Amino acid sequence: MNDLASFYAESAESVDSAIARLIDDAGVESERLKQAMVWSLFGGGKRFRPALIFAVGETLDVPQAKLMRAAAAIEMIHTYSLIHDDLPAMDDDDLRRGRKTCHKKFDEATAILAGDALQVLAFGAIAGDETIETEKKLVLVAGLAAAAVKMVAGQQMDLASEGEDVSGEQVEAIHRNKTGALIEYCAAAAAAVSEADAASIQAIKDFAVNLGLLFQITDDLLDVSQTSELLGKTAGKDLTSGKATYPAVFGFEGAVQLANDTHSRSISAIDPFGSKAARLRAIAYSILDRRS
Ligand code: GRG
Repeated sequence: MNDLASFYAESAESVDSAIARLIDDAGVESERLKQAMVWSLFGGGKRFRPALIFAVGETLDVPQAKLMRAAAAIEMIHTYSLIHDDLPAMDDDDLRRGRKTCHKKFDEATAILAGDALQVLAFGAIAGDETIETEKKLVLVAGLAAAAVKMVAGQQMDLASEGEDVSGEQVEAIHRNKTGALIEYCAAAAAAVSEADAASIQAIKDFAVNLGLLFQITDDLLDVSQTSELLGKTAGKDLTSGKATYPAVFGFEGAVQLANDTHSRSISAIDPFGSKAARLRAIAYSILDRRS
């Protein structure tokens, strides 16, 4: 296993234990609801967002323990968004992370409720964090709320754009909200817990904006170039549903070029950190080069 792969594996292991504890401590009295939450949480996600929080923490000298609750919270919000996104009223998908979507495994009402429960539990996780000061917790909670609202707004914009002619600016606005906001939050959360100066925080934010866009561009490219088996979800769906994707707006080669440019911008932003940002560089490269 290479260095980044073991970093991802270790991050996933620690955040998964934190999530499991939070679910147990939540005292969910409906076993079916709990099972639906657990089904979607522990379904083989890459845990990219927790790894990103921890990697920014490394760059800004924040120990993982102080970021564990925020990492668990972001993964809960991410999982809730996937559950709701897969529902018949939205993307209507049967497959997620290579197995049945929550509403296919359970039922629609249970899937809606599992998403609802995960969403509120995320805020409770940060509020109950005993490793950081109250003022910092408030910044984390307010930031998560703002990012989650942006994600929902992005989803609405995305739905509204289906079958429409959209410009490059519109596609960027959709994805900066829908996908980018949570990724930007990961970086902002670690920065908020750190003692970093304003210039360093700005550099990390610039990195994250570009990383978020890069993540979506490569996600769109994978949708048209990979099989459902490899992706663990229905491939080619964006095209058939007339979604506002980067390849649809810029063409495949145009989107590849944009991915390269966005990657370069993310890397330049963290230049000032030198070797302290090695992990962030590796993450950005792995997103540019990802296969699933
Ligand atoms: C329904 C409230 C609501 C929001 C939905 C994020 C989102 C908004 C929908 C997800 C649909 C989608 C395919 C978004 C594109 C990028 C993305 C977030 C991909 C999934 O994230 P990964 O690759 O997934 O990190 P894993 O499974 O690895 O966790």
